[in-house]
Amino acid sequence: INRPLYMSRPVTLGEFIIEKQKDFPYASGELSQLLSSIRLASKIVNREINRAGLADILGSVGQQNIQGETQMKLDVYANEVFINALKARGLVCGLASEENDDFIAFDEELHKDSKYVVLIDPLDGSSNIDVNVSVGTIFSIYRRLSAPGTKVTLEDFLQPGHKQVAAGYVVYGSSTMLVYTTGHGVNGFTLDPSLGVFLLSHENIKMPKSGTIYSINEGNYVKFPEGVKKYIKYCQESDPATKRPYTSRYIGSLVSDFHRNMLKGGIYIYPQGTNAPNGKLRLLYECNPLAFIAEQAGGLATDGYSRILDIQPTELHQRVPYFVGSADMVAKAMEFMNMYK
Ligand code: AHM
Ligand code: MG
Repeated sequence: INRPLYMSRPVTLGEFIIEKQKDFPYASGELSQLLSSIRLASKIVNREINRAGLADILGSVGQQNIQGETQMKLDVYANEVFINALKARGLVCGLASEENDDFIAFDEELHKDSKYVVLIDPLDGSSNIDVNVSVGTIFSIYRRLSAPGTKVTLEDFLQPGHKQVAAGYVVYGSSTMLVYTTGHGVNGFTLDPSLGVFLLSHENIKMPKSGTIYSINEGNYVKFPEGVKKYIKYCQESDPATKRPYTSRYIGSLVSDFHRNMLKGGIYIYPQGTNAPNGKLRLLYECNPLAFIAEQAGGLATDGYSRILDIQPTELHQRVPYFVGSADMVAKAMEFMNMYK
């Protein structure tokens, strides 16, 4: 961002979004407003996550709190917050969430001219919350295919990832960060909790071309395809020239594992196994948005053989084997996959 002199103070996400609207010369500002809605929802979710550790003493999930309201599970809560925030302003005509079986069509008068659909994983890695480990929100935005004024259809959501208009994630970590792309690079913002604003902290993020971290749930080792087993061995072998052995790091919270690898250089793999022929991660809510960000940061994302963003989805909750991270490392893993087909 080109900061005028008077702006030698930190740049807020709000200011940044407005400034970047110039990247879309004919844009009406709707995408900017949409991103602002996501920003607001993530602050609300953040507030609730920060209180999660107090649930046991102040009333836990399913119990009634002092006001007589029943506490909601955080992933259900996050889902409602994002749906309501996106529905409220008439900027989105439909939404699909990892938490809901089917997509939601916003078909009231307010939404009839809106041209975007959103796909979201409102709280990924939520099993980590009870033990105070970071979780995340992942979002993905597409232009609708169906005619404005009509009800959204399944096809509006089943678009290949390269059609994404914007994608991002929020990591509720030691700090809360929002990272997003609109196809013009990747930028990261850190929440200042005292001000309640996201400040630009990571401008134009570039993923190191190579790295020394590999992230995979090795508990599933015996079920991995041969190529993945051989690649893991490769990571563990000693070779000073390529800085091996690599370091193994696996939080089990996709956004955090991805975020660390993007900043430090690394590869994240959730491969297919005999019990899970397509792995665990969902193409539309998890893999595509992070693949878009990875590519924008100079990294790669594949299913072991081909580009994630080129897959034509056939169903909303489709799963896909996932290899994402530093370009050289993903390319190397693909070499092994092709060698041991
Ligand atoms: P979820 O959407 O049910 O939270 O599952 C996704 C999570 C990811 O955050 C994480 O990378 C992965 O599941 C961990 O799976 P596993 O415990 O099998 O390693
Ligand atoms: Mg998830």
